[in-house]
Amino acid sequence: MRSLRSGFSPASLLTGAATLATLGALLVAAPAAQAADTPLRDLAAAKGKAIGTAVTGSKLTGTYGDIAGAQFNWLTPGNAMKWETVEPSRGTYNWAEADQIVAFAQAHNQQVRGHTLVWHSQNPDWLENGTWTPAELSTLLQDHISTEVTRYKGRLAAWDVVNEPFNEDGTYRSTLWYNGLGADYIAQALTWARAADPSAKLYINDYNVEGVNAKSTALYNLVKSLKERGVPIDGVGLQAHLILGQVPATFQQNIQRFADLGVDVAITELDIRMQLPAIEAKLTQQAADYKAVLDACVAVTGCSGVTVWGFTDSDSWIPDVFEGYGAATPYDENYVPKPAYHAIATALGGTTTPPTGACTATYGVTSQWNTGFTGQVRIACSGAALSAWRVSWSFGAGQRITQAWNATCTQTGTAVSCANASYNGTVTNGGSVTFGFNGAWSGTNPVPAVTLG
Ligand code: G2I
Repeated sequence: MRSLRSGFSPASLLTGAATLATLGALLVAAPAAQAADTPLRDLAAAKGKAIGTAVTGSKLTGTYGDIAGAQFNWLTPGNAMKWETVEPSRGTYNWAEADQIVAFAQAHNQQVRGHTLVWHSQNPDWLENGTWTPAELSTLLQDHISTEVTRYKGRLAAWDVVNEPFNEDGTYRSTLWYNGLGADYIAQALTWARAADPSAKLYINDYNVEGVNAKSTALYNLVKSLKERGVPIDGVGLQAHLILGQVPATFQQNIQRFADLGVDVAITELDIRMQLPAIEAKLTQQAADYKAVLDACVAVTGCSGVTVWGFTDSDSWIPDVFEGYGAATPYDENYVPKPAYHAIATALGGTTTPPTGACTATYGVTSQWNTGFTGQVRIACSGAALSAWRVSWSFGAGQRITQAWNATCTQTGTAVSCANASYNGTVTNGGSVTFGFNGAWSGTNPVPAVTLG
């Protein structure tokens, strides 16, 4: 057995007696909570629903990539397919992140929702600041739609063709497109998208249209009239950027009225923000809110599924835009599933019960290079506490730990065991402790299931 202690304190070296004492203290710990749960995508598939997440291409490695691939059956590029990303200067295209996400989705047997072709935001400066005649604007938009949709033809299941066309009172938003082309830019955009890829479902997507209100009624009337005119429209996206405790009471009724028009309904950008700190009572309310949204979609046949706008609090737009708010997604910033995650699982028919009064250990790869990697394990307690801890796992692909810090780690064959250092055995109720290590790998570097205690 090799000892790979970090060198912080001799007292953290485990002797046989210390091991027994440590194990005694560990009896209060529940096992890692998420290890045996059925992935959300399997639960959703059994119900014929999509469960998706917005993703950032550069993050699709390590734990982020593992969760995105394992838990979700749909992906939406959060920013990668927007006009400013794909054509930052006129005629110069950058498809790198969009291509990467589509390839990741194909490799993980996932569908992709393209997002988004016509919007008032995140357009390149050359487009926003240009002076265009209506004819020029129309040509620019048609070329953009044709180029982007054709590039991914046959590979995307759906497109958010038009994003956020309405004001809160149901009038059309004043945008580059509306001001230059009139309201019919919407019908034209849909028609051009259909011509470029007849197999993709075409959506109009907006926010604050989850309940029955002036804005959602304007969207309803638009979809109804587009269908009557024979304009290609397959679905509506209800973004669902919600506030804690404020799921509209008419959510399901609203989904149903769109479904009754003969279009699909997708919840496309779900997140539920709260004022920080994210104390237990708020996380419990958030779980109830997530469940209410999922329940509403599950209850309506025409609701195709739910996409969360980032699955982890470390990849959410909320803190950047709403000061003092956050914790809006189903996983915390260290990839620990929150009560909201378990609520989604329950709404999708999962039978696992959320852990109560548990300490959990979560393993993540924080960086990786050709022969080495840095890993991290976080031990977090909620409704329980520890005075000492030990985390064990088995490496599945020959990985070896070469150095550890904030823990004493030993490796025998594939079996790794890491115990607290002298100074970090205590994990308070609501607190967490993190230790790290460097390792060697070749071939693959899969994330092992870890056991606490
Ligand atoms: O604003 C939330 C969403 C509302 N519905 C449409 C979505 O497309 C929109 O997504 C967000 C992205 O999640 C953010 O990541 O759209 C924002 C822009 O309106 C995105 O924020 C931008 C930042 O403002 C930029 O500073 C940054 O360079 O993300 C960019 C890329 O990280």
